Amino acid sequence: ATRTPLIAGNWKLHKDCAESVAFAHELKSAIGADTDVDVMVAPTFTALYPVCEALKGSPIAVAAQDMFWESKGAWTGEISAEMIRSCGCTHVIIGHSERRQYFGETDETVNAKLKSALEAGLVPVVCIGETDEERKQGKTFEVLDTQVKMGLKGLSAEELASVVLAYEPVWAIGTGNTATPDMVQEVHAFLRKSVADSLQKELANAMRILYGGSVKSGNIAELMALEDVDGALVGGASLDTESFSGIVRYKR
Ligand code: G2H
Repeated sequence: ATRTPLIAGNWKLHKDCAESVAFAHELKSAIGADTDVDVMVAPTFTALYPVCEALKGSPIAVAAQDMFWESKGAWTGEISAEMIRSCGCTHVIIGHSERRQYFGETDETVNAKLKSALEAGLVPVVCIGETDEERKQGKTFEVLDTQVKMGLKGLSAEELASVVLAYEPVWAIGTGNTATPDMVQEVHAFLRKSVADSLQKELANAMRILYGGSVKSGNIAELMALEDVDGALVGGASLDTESFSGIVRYKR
């Protein structure tokens, strides 16, 4: 299968509205009109609408960093998939490890969000990953298998076709510790097999699996050279134009 790589920037809790818009304009000109890869950025909720407006006419897609699974009602402080879509977003990140670690996100809430995102027509980028402790206990594959099966439970083949998976070993996030290429390829091949076994073979071949965790312009090329790596979810190194556009242009 030919899988178009996706390079995604997760801005996390960085940049206010004005800074986000200024940065979006910079990226738009640095990245230009055609790229070899799909590109996505995930600003904070409050900057989604103006960033979508700023990126009109650019191939850069915009994602929310999280969402709520209900579409309306008495849920003070929450934001629905439809609302995210109405800002101009096409993508949404679901189940980032920081949400799992600090905000009580579980495979069940990931699954509920995923279904709602798909109903609203958003492309979900679903994050999974093992903690340091789980890896040390030899539970990496067991943990990932459960996250995939529970997280993607009950979706039709058609729905699954738009899902992007992102493997982010929790111990590699924001720490400067990148997993070695061998470790990354081993896990990505395992994940593709797990999707093939529990869901469908063709789907598994077509599914994009991104790597995340201390990706930067200096290590992107070797990660992208791995057979089962179809892109990257970049945090810290997505926050300035030179660094992020360097990652986007890893082939040149
Ligand atoms: C993992 C990643 C982006 P960083 O959280 O989602 O962040 O590249 O800073 O490790």
